[in-house]
Amino acid sequence: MRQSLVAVTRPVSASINECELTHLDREPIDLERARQQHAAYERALEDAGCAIVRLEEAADLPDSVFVEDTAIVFDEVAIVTRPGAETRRPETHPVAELLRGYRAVRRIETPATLDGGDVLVAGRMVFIGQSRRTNDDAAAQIRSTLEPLAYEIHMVPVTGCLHLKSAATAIGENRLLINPAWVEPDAFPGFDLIETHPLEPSAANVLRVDRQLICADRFPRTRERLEREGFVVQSVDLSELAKAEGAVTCCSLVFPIQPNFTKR
Ligand code: CIR
Repeated sequence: MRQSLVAVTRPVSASINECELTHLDREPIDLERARQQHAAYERALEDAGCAIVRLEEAADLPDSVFVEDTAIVFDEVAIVTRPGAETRRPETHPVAELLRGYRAVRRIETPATLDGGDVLVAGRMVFIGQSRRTNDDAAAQIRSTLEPLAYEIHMVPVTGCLHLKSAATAIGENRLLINPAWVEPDAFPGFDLIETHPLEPSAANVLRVDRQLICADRFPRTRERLEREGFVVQSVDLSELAKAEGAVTCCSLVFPIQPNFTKR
């Protein structure tokens, strides 16, 4: 039976032009165009079978469209993060409130910092990127929540990009799409790896929803590689949010409804 999937999203903030930037120079973001692209992204999620649950816009939180960084949702528990960029920490409050309706919620506490973009979940394996945004205290807190639930936690060094999921994402039960220039393939023993096309270093960030993949349309060569492997791929144009260092996984939290969950 197909599971009912929720995709939590948040509108593009009116202040997106003040977003955090690490690897890119600032370029003007066309707010209207960004909002249209975000609406098309939500439609792609709906086409893939998700029910959209939209948080309210936060006009004073420039990066709040990137909800992925605020939480990681497992079948058993949701972990609300403490983002590495101080400007982003207030984003987590409404996310925690919302998630209480779907899961037991744990919070990452100071001095730990963690961005959801650094957490790659593949079955019971959880890889945590060692990036500028995520520290070892966060990994220790995640371990204490997840190891008793039979997850295995591994730290993975990341270079040249913002988050671990800029460099690698899960595309199947035992398969990852990776850019080997930004993360060591040896970090994922036992996984079948597909590499991004060398001309498309940022193409490793794809969003798996059920049996489909949602990819950014600026990476046609990597898309072709995925289609050759038999994947069903939908492309979306997120070029305005890419100027804010956002990509396809960043703009949603996708998880199955647990029919037996009751809010406490
Ligand atoms: C930031 O630097 O935090 C935002 N401008 C971009 C966050 C993108 N999030 C993600 O890759 N998970």
